[in-house]
Amino acid sequence: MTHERPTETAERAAFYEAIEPEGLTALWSVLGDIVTPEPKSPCVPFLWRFETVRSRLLEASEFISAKEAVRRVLILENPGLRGQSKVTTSLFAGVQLVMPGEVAPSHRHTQSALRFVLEAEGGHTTVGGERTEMAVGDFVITPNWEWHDHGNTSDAPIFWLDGLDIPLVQFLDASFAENLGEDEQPVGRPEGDSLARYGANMLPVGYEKRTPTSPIFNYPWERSREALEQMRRTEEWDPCHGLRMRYVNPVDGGWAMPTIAAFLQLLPGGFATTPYRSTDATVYVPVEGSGRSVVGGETFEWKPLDVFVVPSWCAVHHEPDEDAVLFSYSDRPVQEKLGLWRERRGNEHE
Ligand code: 1HN
Repeated sequence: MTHERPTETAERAAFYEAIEPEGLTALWSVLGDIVTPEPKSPCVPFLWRFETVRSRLLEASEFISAKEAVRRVLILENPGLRGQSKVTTSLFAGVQLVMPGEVAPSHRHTQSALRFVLEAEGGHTTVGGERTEMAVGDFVITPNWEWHDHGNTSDAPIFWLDGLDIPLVQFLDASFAENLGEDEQPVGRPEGDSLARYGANMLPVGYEKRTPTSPIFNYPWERSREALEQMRRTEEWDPCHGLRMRYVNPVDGGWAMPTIAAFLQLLPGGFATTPYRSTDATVYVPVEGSGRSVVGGETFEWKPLDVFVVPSWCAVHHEPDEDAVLFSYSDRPVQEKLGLWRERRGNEHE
């Protein structure tokens, strides 16, 4: 079903103009734009080089502190969505830098955040009273409305990718935010507490689920990477995804976050994936290896820590030159909850 706009006549044009100040619009004049036979997104495929983002952040660190900026982040803004602070229509992406000795002061907001650590020799975040050191490849969650502050007591800068559901929360007009008024929140539990309680394939007896977000807030790199390495021995390669794992909430097996899905996948060198499309626009971060991905017919050559975005319903396939590991995130949990998520494998109906 496609909707063609009825031909414009002088009578119709006059009618549209007459009803405009009355707060009215004729559905038949816009139907084709609002109900499309398949997704038509203003979001476009794009790749950001880590080298460029990294050096721009270091440049910014010479004129603004993490404290003054609140968060020293460069927004990865989709070229099709300029001025909107969006990487896709529903999600935010940015790269954050905390220099040695700096703190990013404690605040909380109704937006949920994920961090994927890109470069670090130290650095920490405290979330809801528990502190965690951040190492390269760690997947760290800040659930909505939890106090969070970051610091870096190492000698080297720390860079991570911030993925937030800012556009979703904005769309729903549900943004609330507060500053704690202190740089750092009090730490109430020992480091590693939540991983011990919830990350050992066990749960404390009597544990009751209170939030839709995973109680684990740091999924350490070694464990995730090791899972892929073990799995590869059975060579159950998916034609579209290689070996793709999703980060889960251990309490219910669902997504680790209510609004954002996160994945880690292994693609063996020389394995060209089959084209794939899905309605959840996806942000990818190659972590190991190099290669290229063809996104909507456009080729993006990537190296570790570059970031690229695949819009909704845009076909993507990957061509790793060597073994490659990709981290990715999307709004899939939201689409699934609403019964909207779809995928298509291969080139059917092209
Ligand atoms: C935020 O609070 C953080 O806490 C990072 O590190 C990025 C982007 C927009 C709004 C809030 C953080 C953010 C953010």
